[in-house]
Amino acid sequence: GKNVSERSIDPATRAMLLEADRAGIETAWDRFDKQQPQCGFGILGVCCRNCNMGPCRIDPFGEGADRGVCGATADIIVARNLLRMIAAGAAAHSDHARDAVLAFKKMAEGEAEGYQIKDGAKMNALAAEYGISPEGRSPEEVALELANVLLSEFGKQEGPITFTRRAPAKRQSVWEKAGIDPRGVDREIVECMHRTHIGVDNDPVHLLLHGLRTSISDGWGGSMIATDVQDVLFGTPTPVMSESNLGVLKSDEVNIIVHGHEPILSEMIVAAAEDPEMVALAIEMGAKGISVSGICCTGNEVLMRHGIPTAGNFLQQELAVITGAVEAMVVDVQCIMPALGNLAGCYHTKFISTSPKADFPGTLRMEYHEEKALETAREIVRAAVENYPNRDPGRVNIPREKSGCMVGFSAEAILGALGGTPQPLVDAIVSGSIKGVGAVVGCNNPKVQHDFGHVNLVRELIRNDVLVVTTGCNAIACAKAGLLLPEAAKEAGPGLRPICEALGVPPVLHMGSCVDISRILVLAAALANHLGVDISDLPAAGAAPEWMSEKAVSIGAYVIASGVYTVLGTVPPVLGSPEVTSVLTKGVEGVVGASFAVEPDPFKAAKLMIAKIEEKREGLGLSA
Ligand code: NFS
Repeated sequence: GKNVSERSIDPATRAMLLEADRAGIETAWDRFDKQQPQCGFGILGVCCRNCNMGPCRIDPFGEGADRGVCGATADIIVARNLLRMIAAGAAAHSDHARDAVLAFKKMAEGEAEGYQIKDGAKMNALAAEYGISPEGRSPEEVALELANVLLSEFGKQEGPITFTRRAPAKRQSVWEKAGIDPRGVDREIVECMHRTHIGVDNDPVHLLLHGLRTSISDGWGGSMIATDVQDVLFGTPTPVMSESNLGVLKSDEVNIIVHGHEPILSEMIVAAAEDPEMVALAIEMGAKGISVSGICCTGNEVLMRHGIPTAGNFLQQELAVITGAVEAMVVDVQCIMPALGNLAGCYHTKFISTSPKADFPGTLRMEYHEEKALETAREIVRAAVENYPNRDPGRVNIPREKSGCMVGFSAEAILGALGGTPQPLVDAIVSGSIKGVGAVVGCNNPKVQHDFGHVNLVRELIRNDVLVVTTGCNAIACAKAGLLLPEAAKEAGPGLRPICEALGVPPVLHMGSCVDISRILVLAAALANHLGVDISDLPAAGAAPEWMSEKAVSIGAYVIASGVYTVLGTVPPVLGSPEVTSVLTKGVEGVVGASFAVEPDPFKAAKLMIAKIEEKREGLGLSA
């Protein structure tokens, strides 16, 4: 067999990898091994396929071609490729946001059964940002007008994007000075594609600046719109207890997994699974009930708002099916492996795809539209329940491991817990009890041991009195490791520990899905505004220890564009260009006050982040 302990630090994952091996089933780790050695040109980013004179590639050893057919150098090719990654990532977040706003609009028009305004106060606060008054109007009328102005952010041709005005004034002028204040979400993404077409933008720095502009339209635009509209529709998260890891799957209940990214769907599945009629049907089928759990960020969405358990992070999606206990894997968009189709075919699992945008081999398509949301959700749940008798008890192998977690820390919940003002947090930072804030986020990647970077980096930070905020697959890794429990305070340093214990909160705060990194931006802006400084002055640092997606590239770009130093744990495909590498790790600091570092070792990454936090403390005149 394979050395499963090298592949993951998570015992549930190791157990299922052994099971996969026994059953002769291939996972992402095996396919990763079969890809070795991965293409050296691709790793360095020096392969260009943007026109049909190519593909061209630059010889990194300086012996062969040093230019593509059009004359593009390694620097140009690498910068163009990176810009396309940012465009794809920003598009994914923002297209998700667009659908959330369209659902919100249909709700306002009374055409989306099952959806409602769950957080009216937040809706009115958003409306006020747009100068819309709720005075003398029904909530639906306000919602409709708000939906229309939010929709217009995507197609705006001239800025600003309204939510970028949430950034401190100093940050906004940094963007204006650099010419990277975004004008409209779709416009910046389209311009990425235009600039990278053969024969358009061929200056690496010029290309990278537009990358930053596009990423800002994601973080302070698309992603932020997604978060806020979803809060209005489904409620702004508040602290709630739950459980995490494959052990949340039930041996005697119908297991439905929601996987992907959009709460628009998963919220309705959760509602339909609670329907007494469906539960009765499950009992009729011989099950004790219906259990919904999540994977990836749609899992985070329902975890944050309802305490629905999370079965695992990105690299565990196949393993969930291999438990043999999943009646339906229901997916929408993003981070869903096409491998699931074949795999589900080896078990009784129904692989149900729902988005009009995302099809996969081997799925049962049950397309999902807001007009009939609840109806479709009920059909999906019914399909899962009716599949229960097909489960082969002899093939069921659910790992025992699961961990409790406290989640639901929206910016509102954090500020609320502090008494409505960032002052107590500021006091703790000034006194040095809390050294600073570390934002640790991002994916899994079989290039590195699963969860090793996530868990060790976070542990090091809290041990050194750095409060950690987390989202995405990092948050799930932390949940599985017990770091999201209030008891994890005992792993925190002598300054952070008593604060967590007094508040009854964990030292690692789960702020949501990846689009919810916008919550971290809002929190950072609140802290900076309270202190009258820029975000780049705050004792804060970011990290993505196991990132892999293009969305993560856009996130990394907007985090540094927002002024926060960011450490990447896997190497981005830029090393083929000395110029791009140097701009990203040094030069960009002079433009936006932050830069990237690459450090695969989480212990060293923690040191880099802490050193940066200490440098910022010094800058603010605070003791080290
Ligand atoms: Ni973020 Fe969520 Fe996970 Fe990475 Fe994918 S689920 S949006 S991209 S893999 S953290």
